[in-house]
Amino acid sequence: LSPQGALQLAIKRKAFVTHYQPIIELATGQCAGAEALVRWRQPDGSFVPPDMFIPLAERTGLIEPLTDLVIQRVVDDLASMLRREPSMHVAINIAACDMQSGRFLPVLSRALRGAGVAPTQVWLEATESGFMDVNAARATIDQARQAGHAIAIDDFGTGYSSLSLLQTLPLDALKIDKSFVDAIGTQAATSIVVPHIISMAHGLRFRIVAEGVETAAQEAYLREAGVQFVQGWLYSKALPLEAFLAFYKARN
Ligand code: G
Ligand code: G
Ligand code: MN
Ligand code: NA
Repeated sequence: LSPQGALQLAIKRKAFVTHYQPIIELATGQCAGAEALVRWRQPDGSFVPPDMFIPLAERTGLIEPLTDLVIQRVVDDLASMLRREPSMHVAINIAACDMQSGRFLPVLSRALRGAGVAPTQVWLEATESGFMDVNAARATIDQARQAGHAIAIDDFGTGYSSLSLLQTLPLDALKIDKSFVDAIGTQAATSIVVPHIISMAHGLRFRIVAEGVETAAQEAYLREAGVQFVQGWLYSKALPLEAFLAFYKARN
């Protein structure tokens, strides 16, 4: 079986789960919600991480059925989370091609209606490449925001987006890529850029989420700079549903 054939079969068998990485609000220390991260479940119970198969899915057109599976899985999980934690939010990663086409939006709204989950509890995130065709992205963003979703630009600083793109699109949040967080407190050239990204995001009234936070020193810097949300191994890795709910309960 080719890698593509194996992935196709896995999609047919729905052999995917989503784990949840907590997103922490710095002002309160509380958990605001989570980012859903898909894993391919193997017959031996182990999990293949998304960077091992998302690029293949994107190259082969399998990303569309995979996005649909992730949406259904997250919405089902979120429905069960909301029964216990009524203000829970989950962010779903949307691949560039899906962001450009907006094809996933009716799938998402149907899943939400079916599960009785409010669209406001689902955030969307897409990398800069998802916003490259500005007109296509704007149509998707407008529809998604009208439906009640907040939209974040993911891995910010690693792609090719122009600053005018940020000004032009009605985004809600910016996620600072881990490579910039890693540079905090070091002599790396990227560390010079970090305060500028933060002040620009503040100026545009975006919420900011810093990713890949691993040290208390990084957290202190981000807090001082006015970053509201953090995500990273300092708080938690991505967790299976029940473990995430236990984490949430302990923090809130
Ligand atoms: O969990 P991990 O750190 O290995 O995730 C690696 C990357 O895979 C992340 O940068 C994320 O953007 C991407 N990813 C994770 N889950 C999904 C998903 O459900 N859909 C898409 N398109 N990308 C995902
Ligand atoms: O969508 P995105 O590419 O941002 O997905 C988050 C990725 O970053 C996942 O692959 C996750 O496993 C990884 N990650 C999240 N927090 C940390 C962290 O604190 N340290 C490291 N090394 N990786 C992290
Ligand atoms: Mn992401
Ligand atoms: Na990211």
